[in-house]
Amino acid sequence: MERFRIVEERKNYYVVDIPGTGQVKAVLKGVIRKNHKRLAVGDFVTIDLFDAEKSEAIIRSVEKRTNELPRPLVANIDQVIFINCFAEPELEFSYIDRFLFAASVNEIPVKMIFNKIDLLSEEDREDLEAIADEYREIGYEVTCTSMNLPETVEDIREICRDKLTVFAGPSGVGKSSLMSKLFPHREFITNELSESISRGKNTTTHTTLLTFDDGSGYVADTPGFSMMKMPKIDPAQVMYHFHEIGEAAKECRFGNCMHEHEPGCAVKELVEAYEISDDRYANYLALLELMRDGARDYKNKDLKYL
Ligand SMILES: Nc1nc2c(ncn2[C@@H]2O[C@H](COP(=O)(O)OP(=O)(O)OP(=O)(O)O)[C@@H](O)[C@H]2O)c(=O)[nH]1
Ligand SMILES: [Mg+2]
Ligand SMILES: [Zn+2]
Repeated sequence: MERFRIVEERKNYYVVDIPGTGQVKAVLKGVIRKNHKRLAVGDFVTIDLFDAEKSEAIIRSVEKRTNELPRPLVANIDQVIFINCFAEPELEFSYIDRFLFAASVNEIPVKMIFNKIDLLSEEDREDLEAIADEYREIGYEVTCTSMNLPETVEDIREICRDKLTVFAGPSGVGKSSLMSKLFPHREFITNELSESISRGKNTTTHTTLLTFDDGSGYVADTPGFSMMKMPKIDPAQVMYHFHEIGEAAKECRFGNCMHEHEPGCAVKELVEAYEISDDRYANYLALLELMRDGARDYKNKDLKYL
């Protein structure tokens, strides 16, 4: 049986997208309702259409999730587009590296965007390019964009093609603004609007998957302070989620080198030679400490975004 995605959760039913046909209301009944507490947008289901005229259906089965983000709940994510700005709001490397770390542990592929490049002087653009190149060298795909530059919005459109994409990143970087460029017929609450309405109204725990008219991909917006949980892992594994550090570790003198004060450490040598960024290295050490302490408290001030 063909499987379809849930794209929206309503009070008494789910909205299921049938590419090329439209969207139907679908409900859970009987045993399967007992077995599944709450379905999420992104879940794959099979359905029986019982009233084609009213577009109503019953959900017959739910596929096991490959992954999920908890707040807002989205299942079976193909990629997260992680959006930051060079300025307004200012880049925060510790936040970026923590986010990339958490995504790596959760095995969620991340592509990076630096938005609002229209605000930058030529000099700032060059600085940003250098930063983008550093992340590219680590293995991340990085795109520089602006909601005011249609060709860069088109780049994002291409990145989203045929995938379920979640937009994430700090408040104010332009997630909703970029969504509104990608889906011009829909309405989004961007910062200008949310200030005139009541504060916090857009920090919803729900999200909707938007579909492109030609059915080629789904995108979810998320509010700035939502994010994945800070995972707790074995401190000795932290380096493998800082991919360039994990790679360099192969050359360290000691097999169990943690790249702190050990002699013959290839990671420290590369940091001293400016081949591994000292920001990344500092953030590696900070996460190492956090994992040693046991990362229980995601709401810790330092981790406000995570
Ligand atoms: N100059 C410029 N301004 C932008 C760009 N993208 C967004 N903005 C502005 O940045 C502000 C914040 O944009 P939002 O889209 O609300 O940001 P957000 O990431 O959705 O923020 P949260 O919903 O709070 O997480 C708004 O005033 C936008 O007009 C851009 O590319 N260039
Ligand atoms: Mg927003
Ligand atoms: Zn080492």
